[in-house]
Amino acid sequence: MRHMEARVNAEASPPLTAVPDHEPRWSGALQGASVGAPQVSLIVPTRNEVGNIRPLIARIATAQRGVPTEVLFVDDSDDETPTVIATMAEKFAENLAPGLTVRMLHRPAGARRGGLGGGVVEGFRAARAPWVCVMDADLQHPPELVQSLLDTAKAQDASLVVASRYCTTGDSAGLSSRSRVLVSRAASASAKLLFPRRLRKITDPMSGFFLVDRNAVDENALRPSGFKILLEIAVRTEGLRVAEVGYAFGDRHSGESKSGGREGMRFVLHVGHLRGATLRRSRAARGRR
Ligand SMILES: Nc1nc2c(ncn2[C@@H]2O[C@H](COP(=O)(O)OP(=O)(O)OP(=O)(O)O)[C@@H](O)[C@H]2O)c(=O)[nH]1
Ligand SMILES: [Mg+2]
Repeated sequence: MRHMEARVNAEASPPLTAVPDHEPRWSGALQGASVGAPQVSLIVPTRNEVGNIRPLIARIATAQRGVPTEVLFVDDSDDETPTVIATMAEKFAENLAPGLTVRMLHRPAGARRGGLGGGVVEGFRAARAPWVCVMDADLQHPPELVQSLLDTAKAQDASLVVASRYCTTGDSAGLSSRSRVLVSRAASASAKLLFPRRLRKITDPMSGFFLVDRNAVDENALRPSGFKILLEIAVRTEGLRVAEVGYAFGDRHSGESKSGGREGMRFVLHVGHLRGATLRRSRAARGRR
């Protein structure tokens, strides 16, 4: 198991520390008084994204300049991704981007509970900022949009802002084939049919790019399984005030897609569990009346 944390600020950057080979865990406290608490925690799930880490961190550093930001990588890789994250964080620790913190939780094979969604929940547990933004590592989600998500949350008093490919200003061109477009559209439509109330204002419930008020989500109530963590949060969380920002879903910068048949099956099971939980909740509410 590899494990690191580094602050992208010279004077307080802790060394990369080896930890005993058991439970994956984040390293300890880190934020120095000079930078202040982060305003936003970016949770980035990674699995074998070795070619994307450098450009991703560089673009985040530029886009978030002046905004105290922590980047929490939750890494389930078998390639050199965690080494590259550690190296990049060390480089940035030479004060290239004051205010940017990079942390990582590397989960070895056998400790990757819940896959992508389980990793994101680990990120929620570690996040220290009032706003949490979840985004992919392959640059299909432009880091430059994070500030718009934050601005929209504040302007519209929203607790959840979804970056949408399907609202009027969105674009799904980065989906790699016509069949991917159809699958994505069909999955969104079925989810909206099954959960009409909770997804009423969300045009892209399959999005992996969103910003949420840290305090609005009880991560202990979540049962994540695989890719669709926004769906999990939106369906299980009561009282979210939703807004959307359209964006152009870009092309994958490097490496290969991890979504495939296995994730498709996982999605079907996940939706089944969510639907069961929704029906039980409705029955219990009727019983109380
Ligand atoms: N921690 C973790 N991250 C994962 C896992 N599977 C995928 N990811 C990451 O989740 C993000 C989304 O995965 P992608 O393979 O890009 O899925 P996608 O965007 O639907 O597919 P493409 O459009 O082909 O890129 C990427 O940052 C992946 O590295 C996993 O099992 N665990
Ligand atoms: Mg992708």
